[in-house]
Amino acid sequence: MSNDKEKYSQQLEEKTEIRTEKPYFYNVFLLNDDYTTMEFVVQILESTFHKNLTEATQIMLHVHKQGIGLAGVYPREIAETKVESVHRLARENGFPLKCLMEKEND
Ligand code: TYC
Repeated sequence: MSNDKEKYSQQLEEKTEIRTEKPYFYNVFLLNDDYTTMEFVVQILESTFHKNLTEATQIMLHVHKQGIGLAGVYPREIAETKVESVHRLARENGFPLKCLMEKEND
């Protein structure tokens, strides 16, 4: 997950305007449920979180067994968009898949 963080840290550093918010990073987690298919969760991890098939399958199985798992680490607005995308895609496909974000320890 440090890959995401390195990429977005670089982008944040390159901005020159005066920042009004600290660039906190947020962990975005997927939650297990009994109804969403494993295939759909893997698709979400590939499409929304840019994981390859191997990584996506590993994360999905971790969530399935442990109840929760880290999908990615992003600046706040990007994390919010990821959470919204997951909930929209899940709703559109009739699945109850839930996703949440939590500020990283600073
Ligand atoms: N537990 C689901 C099943 O057995 C699979 C699943 C995995 C659902 C991860 C959600 O975030 C999730 N079909």
